[in-house]
Amino acid sequence: MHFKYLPLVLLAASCCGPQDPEPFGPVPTPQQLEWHKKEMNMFAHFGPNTYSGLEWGQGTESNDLFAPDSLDCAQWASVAKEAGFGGIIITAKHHDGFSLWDNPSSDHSVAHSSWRDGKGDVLAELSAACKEAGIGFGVYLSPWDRNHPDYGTDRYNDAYAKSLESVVSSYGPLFEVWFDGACGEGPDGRKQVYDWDLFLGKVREYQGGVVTFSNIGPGCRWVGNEEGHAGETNWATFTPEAHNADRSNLPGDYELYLGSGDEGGAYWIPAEVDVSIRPGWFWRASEDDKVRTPENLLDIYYKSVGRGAVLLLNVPPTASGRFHSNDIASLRGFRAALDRIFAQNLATAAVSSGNFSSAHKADAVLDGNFDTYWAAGNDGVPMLTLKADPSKPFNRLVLQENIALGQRVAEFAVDVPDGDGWKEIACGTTIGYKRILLLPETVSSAVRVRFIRSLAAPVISEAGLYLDEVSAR
Ligand code: FUL
Ligand code: CA
Repeated sequence: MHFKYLPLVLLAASCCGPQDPEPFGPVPTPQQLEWHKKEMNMFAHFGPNTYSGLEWGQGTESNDLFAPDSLDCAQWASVAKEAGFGGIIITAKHHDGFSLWDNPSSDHSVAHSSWRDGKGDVLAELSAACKEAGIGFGVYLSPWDRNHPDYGTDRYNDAYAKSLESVVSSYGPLFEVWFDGACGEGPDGRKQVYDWDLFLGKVREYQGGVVTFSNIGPGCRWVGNEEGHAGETNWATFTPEAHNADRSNLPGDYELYLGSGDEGGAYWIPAEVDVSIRPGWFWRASEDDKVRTPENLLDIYYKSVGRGAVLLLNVPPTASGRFHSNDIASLRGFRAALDRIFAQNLATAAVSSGNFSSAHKADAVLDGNFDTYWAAGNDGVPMLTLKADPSKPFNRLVLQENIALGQRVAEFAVDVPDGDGWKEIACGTTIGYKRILLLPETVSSAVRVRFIRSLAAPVISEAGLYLDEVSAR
């Protein structure tokens, strides 16, 4: 299998006057930038597996197995919205091939089931509910299909493209299209050679530059694990290697490579952290008491969003078609923790060692606006100092690069005043869209960030100091 890569090196539309620094290296497309700003999206695995308890359905399940008696997509959307998720991606078709809409390439779908006399359409309901709630709608459409009789032949590529076309042309606008990397064998051991040009072309035809996920992009990449963490170092820049379907020609540390990306990589292909709120991707009653706690979700947040990735948290609807109360309680606890921790930026002022121009001074990092930024000057080791009230402890430092101008910072250190000088209390590598550094609990009148190594002079949109009282670590 060979992916073809789209040239993603576009110049940022918002720049450049003489007062503004030039973009550096690959930069996000407008759709990718919007995607970064969502920070967290929800995944909803739903289908025959919700009823069989399997993680990978066989493809031979009866159409009538799928039978939610109180499907309530408005509930999913309102829970997602309240908890601060920017959109929901649903498994329109998982590996078993059962389709949650009337798939023109298959009879294995809701349209050929007794659920609502074959008139039910989960994609229609969820897309409408997301629209109503003001959040994004995305689709997962497994290329691997254990039901389709043509799987393993060229005919399957056309059938899959037709399925995809019917989704991307009917339920948009979409914010993300998800191509799962799992690829098993078809009947008689036949392997499918996917026609990615055809598939991505269909998506582009109807959804323009929508972010497309696959293991290696082109819209965003897999982070290399399903445990909820990006690499400590995480570049959104990445240079994917064309690889075989069975991955046999990939380096052994491929997963780590996906988690950290490429310093100086050729394309903007940021990492997405997909992880489930439960042990499995699909709901099963036996896991109702194994839902991740708010504390665990917060830890995942620090290790995904806090490392410059986007979090895709799976919350699987139950067999009735609603979210389970245990999942909702956990999500509410998680939201409450985020609100508590990030309610108040404890930094009171910002000064810098120098500026690129008077249009991009340090106080831009405290105005709550991502689009305004401090642009460091081009000489020496740039430094940004945040002033703080010495009566208020903090233990979290948030930094955001203005990634519209490219990802630049490779290494930084954090100091506090110590006698006549400064003492280093923490250090980090990449920043990207957002970096949350866990500091020891600190009381100080100032925090200085030293940008030790950058590929180009730093451009910092926002910075802040916060206190996480409960999970101080
Ligand atoms: C994997 C799939 O095999 C799992 O079932 C799940 O959908 C996960 C998000 O991706 O590759
Ligand atoms: Ca700003």
